[in-house]
Amino acid sequence: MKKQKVLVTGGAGFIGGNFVQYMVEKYPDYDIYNLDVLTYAGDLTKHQDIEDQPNYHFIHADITNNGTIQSLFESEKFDYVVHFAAESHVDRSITNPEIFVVTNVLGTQVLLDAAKEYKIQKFVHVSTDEVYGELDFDPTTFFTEETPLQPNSPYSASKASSDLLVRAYHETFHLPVNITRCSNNYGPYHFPEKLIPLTISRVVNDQAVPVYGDGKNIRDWLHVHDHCTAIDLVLHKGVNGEVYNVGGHNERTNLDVVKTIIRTLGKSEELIKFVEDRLGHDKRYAIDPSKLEKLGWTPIFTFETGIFQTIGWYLENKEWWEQIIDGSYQTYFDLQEK
Ligand code: NAD
Ligand code: TDX
Repeated sequence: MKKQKVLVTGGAGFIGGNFVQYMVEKYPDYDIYNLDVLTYAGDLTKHQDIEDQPNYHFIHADITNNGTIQSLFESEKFDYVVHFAAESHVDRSITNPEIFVVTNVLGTQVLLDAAKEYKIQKFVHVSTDEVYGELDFDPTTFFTEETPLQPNSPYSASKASSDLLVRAYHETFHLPVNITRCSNNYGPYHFPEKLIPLTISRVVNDQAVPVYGDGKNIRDWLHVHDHCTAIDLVLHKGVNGEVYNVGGHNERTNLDVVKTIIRTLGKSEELIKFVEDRLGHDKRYAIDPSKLEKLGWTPIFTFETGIFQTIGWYLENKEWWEQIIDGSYQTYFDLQEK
């Protein structure tokens, strides 16, 4: 029987990287192709344990290059696409929006065209709850799949634009698609520019932790493992054309998150440094995941178990995040090529 071929874009990044490892281990009878251009956020050292597995393959390519993507789809005949590749950091989108439009909008359209041309069986587009904008602090309100799109940052506007293209390819060309919109992920291999890994790395080194504004903004935290099981489910059972929200009811203020990490590491809250607020800083995100739960998804981590596991992972894998902070991870691919 022909092996199923799964193309994962952005598989050298945080969530895509966790998903690639999850799929390589869970489905030895699938071929998993990790396509990544290796921006600053792409790191292949995380895949040292799977890089020799017969069902893992790396493709060094840019999703915005139409010619490359078309010929890859022609030669490899992928069955499924799971699309993570993106510029993902909100702060960077405020200082340099252009690359967000190029990668997140144009890159998605290039992939959709190839998926249409070569008749893939499913295109899962990994999006974000940030496309819905922000909620106020009323704890009874949640983002559902029907919440109107009202993105506030250049990042979330570019993701919302890509979501609309995915929807349009389903409506116009009947491309079999799903869109997933998840809340803030955390867990192993999270790039240390984002709140949780930044805080852990700085607290371990007794450095100040920058908290934007008053620290009262709320995020709904999702362990990356639970996100991987959600995407696996949507890939195999998602109803074509449907959107699924992913989140585990783990709302915390940023200040709570930072204090939890400081307390767990046995350090002083004097490390907290309130700094100027992020421009257009969304107040609160909170997901209603009931549609995905009805499809069969159950997260296994609470915030308490997940943050404890994550802090433990960062303590055990200090060499991983140190080589990210000092930049040496960026030579790993070049050294392999020689
Ligand atoms: P990340 O920044 O860690 O990784 C992105 C990956 O995409 C990197 O490996 C990078 O090299 C690759 N990439 C960027 N431009 C590319 C291009 N032109 N061609 C090929 N590869 C390219 O991102 P992440 O945090 O893992 O997020 C993955 C996806 O999930 C993104 O689409 C993001 O919008 C979405 N998302 C993330 C979160 C979160 O909390 N991190 C939450 C909701 C949604
Ligand atoms: O140093 C910091 N201090 C701080 O207070 C940083 C980096 C962040 N923050 C705040 C801003 C946010 O309220 O912490 C919260 C989390 O910030 P980020 O880690 O930058 O995540 P966020 O902006 O919420 O976006 C993340 O979740 C949704 C991902 O980066 C996005 O890709 C995803 O779509």
